[in-house]
Amino acid sequence: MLERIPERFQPRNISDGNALNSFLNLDYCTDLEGVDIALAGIPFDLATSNRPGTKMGPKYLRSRVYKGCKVDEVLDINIGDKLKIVDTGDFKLMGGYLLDDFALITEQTKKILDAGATPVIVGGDHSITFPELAAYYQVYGPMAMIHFDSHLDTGMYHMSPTKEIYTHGNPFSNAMRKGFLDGNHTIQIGIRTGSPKMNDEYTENYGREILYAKELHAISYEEAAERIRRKVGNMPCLVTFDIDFLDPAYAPGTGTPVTGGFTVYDAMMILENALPGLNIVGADMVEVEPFFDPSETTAISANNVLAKLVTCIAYNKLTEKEKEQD
Ligand SMILES: [Mn+2]
Repeated sequence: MLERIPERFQPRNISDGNALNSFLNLDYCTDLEGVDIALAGIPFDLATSNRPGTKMGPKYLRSRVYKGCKVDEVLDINIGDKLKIVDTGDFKLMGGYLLDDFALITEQTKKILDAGATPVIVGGDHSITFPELAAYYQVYGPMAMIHFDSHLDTGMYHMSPTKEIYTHGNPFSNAMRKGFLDGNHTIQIGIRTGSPKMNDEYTENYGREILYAKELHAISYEEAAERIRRKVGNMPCLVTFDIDFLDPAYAPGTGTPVTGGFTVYDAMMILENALPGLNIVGADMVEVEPFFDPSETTAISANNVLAKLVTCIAYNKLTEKEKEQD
């Protein structure tokens, strides 16, 4: 038997992680009482058009956490125990029944909202944002949205004469058509598929603003943030972040990657310049696909962006709480 090191050295968790694999190493908690921010997974990729596998995204991101969300040097906050931020586990789904699963997603998103917590959801393919928006609509009416993506996700598949079609390529045309989204307060940023002319011709506008990648690459973070803030105003707003907003160099693990994208730093700087002070009532991070991510690059990128999203929402909540105390 080897001799133990002196007693003043206490054993600690040297894996720098949570043995139970929760989002951002947060406490796992299914009771929503008193929760400020509730992270949840939606393991769903039934509406994928290209490479499947994003249903494994939540499990994957939980198992690859190298950074928490409670301390942020740039925003200069240490959340500590001032807010209750938890992982509430995965949504329960049927599997194999797309519209039934959508109904279940709406129901479970609504449950988080009804408990007074802010949902931060991890997908899953991007179709899940449509049933999430259905839940927000019940609470807030038509929503504002900040949409990070390389794709518009406003395909007009619903123009099929016989059926409504739901894929991860058209959640936002469906949401605007149903009135869940207010296009006049919706901005899509980082888009680099289809030309502006083609997009004008083939997608409905509903008043939304598109900040294409070409322009976003050319302007400053402050200017991008200003464009976002002007469009959103003080409306209740969802932030939806498709990981393919990032360049495939930073996020190869995704179903439909597009070159010419952005760095993780770009994403984090835009978020922390734009989000403080806005009325962000929910967020999601979608399209992480583990099987094309052998070096874990996408996991590191996604978890850092996720942490920044949570921290920005927490920052706004802390300010609210501080205001209430005054
Ligand atoms: Mn996309």
